[in-house]
Amino acid sequence: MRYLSSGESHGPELTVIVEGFPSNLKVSREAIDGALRRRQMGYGRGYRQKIETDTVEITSGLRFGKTLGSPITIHVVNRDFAHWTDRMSVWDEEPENNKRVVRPRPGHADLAGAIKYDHEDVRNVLERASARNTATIVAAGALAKQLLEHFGMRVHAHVVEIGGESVADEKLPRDWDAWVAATEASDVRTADEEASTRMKKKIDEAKEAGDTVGGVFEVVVVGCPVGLGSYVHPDRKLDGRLAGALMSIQAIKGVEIGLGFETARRFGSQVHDPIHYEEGRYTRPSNGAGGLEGGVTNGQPIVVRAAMKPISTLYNPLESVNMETKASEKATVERSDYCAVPAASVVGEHAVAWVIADALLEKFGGDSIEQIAERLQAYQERVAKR
Ligand code: EPS
Repeated sequence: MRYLSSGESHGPELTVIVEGFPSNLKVSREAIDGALRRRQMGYGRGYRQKIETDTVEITSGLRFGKTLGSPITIHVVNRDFAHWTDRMSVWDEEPENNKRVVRPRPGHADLAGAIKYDHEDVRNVLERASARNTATIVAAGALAKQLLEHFGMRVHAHVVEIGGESVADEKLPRDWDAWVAATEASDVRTADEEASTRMKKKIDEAKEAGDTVGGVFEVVVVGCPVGLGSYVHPDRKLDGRLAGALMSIQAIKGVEIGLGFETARRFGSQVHDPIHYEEGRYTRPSNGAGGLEGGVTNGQPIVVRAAMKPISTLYNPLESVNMETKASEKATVERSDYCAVPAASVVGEHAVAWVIADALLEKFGGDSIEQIAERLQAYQERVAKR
C-alpha cells in the first residue's frame, strides 16, 4: 500500500492518491472529515483554520461507499485559494506587484529549499513545505485507521508536553474510551486538566511575546497482532518505519518508542519486560518496549512519542538575510500558528495508523477485506496454540 500527495498551501487543492488499499471495506466519509476537523483544532492555532473547513471529495476507488481495490483519489480544497488566485495562479504570468519572499525563516525549509531548487521567490518553497500538507497524511491515514478498526485495532494520540509543561501519567484515565473522550474534549488534547491549564498559559506567553512553543505527543495502538514488521532486515523493522513516518511530519525533531531515551539511563533489569505464561498465553507485566521487540510487534500496546519543535514563523522574527541584497534583515513573517502540537498529535495518529495498516497487509496480504480476515483468523488460531 502506498500513497502520493500533492498541493501547495494556497494553491487550489491538496490531492492524495492511495494505491493498494484492499477492496470491500465500507468507508465512512464522516470519519475522514471528522479526522480532518480534529487536525484543524487546538489551542494556539492561527487564522488560517478559521478560513478552512477541510472535507474530502473522493473521485475514484469507491463505489456505493465501498473500496474497489483500485486507486482512491482524495481531494481537499483550499478555500483560501480564493484570496490567492493571482499570486498562486497555475497559468497566469507573475503579477508585476507580486511581493516575493526573500528573507528565509530560520528553522523552515525556506533557505535550503530555495538553493536546492533554484528559486528566487521563497514562496515557491514554503507553499509545499507548509504543514498544510499534513491534511493529506490525515486523509490517507483516516482510511488506514478504518481498516485497522475493522480488524479490532485502535489508534489514538494525545499531547503529553507543551513548552516544558508535562502531563502527570497518573492523572490519565486507564479506561480506553474515557481516555479518548477526555482527550477529544480538551483543546490541548490532554486528559490532565491541571496540565492543560499550564500548557495554555505557556501558549499565551508565547503569543504575547510573538514567539512559538513546541511539545511532545504520544500515539498508542491497541489490538495489534504479534508479529507485524520483521527483525530480518533493517528496512522491514516496524520501529524504524514508525520513526520514519513520524519524522516526516513537519517540525518533528525526535521520536522515541516505549521508554525511549530513558532506557539509556537505566540498568537492563529496569528496562526489559519479563515474560510470563498465564492461562494459556504469554503475558508481560510491563511495557517498557512500547510493544516492539526487534522491530516486531509483541502483542503489547504500541507506544510511540514524537517531539515537535516550536513553529519556525516568529511574529517577533529572528535575524535572516535578504537573498537579493545579502543584507542582514529580520526573517519574513508569514501568517502562522503559535503552537500546533495538538494538531500534530492528530497527524501523528494517522501517520502511525498508515504504517500499521501497511504492515498488516504485508503480513496477511489479500486483495480484499475477506481474504485478510481469513488469514488473520487462521494466524490468531496458530498463535493461541503457542
Ligand atoms: C496550516 C496551514 C498554514 C499554516 C500552518 C499550518 O496556513 P497559512 O500559511 O495560510 O497560515 O497556518 O503552516 C505552518 C505553520 C508552516 O510553517 O508551514 C495547516 O493547515 O495546518
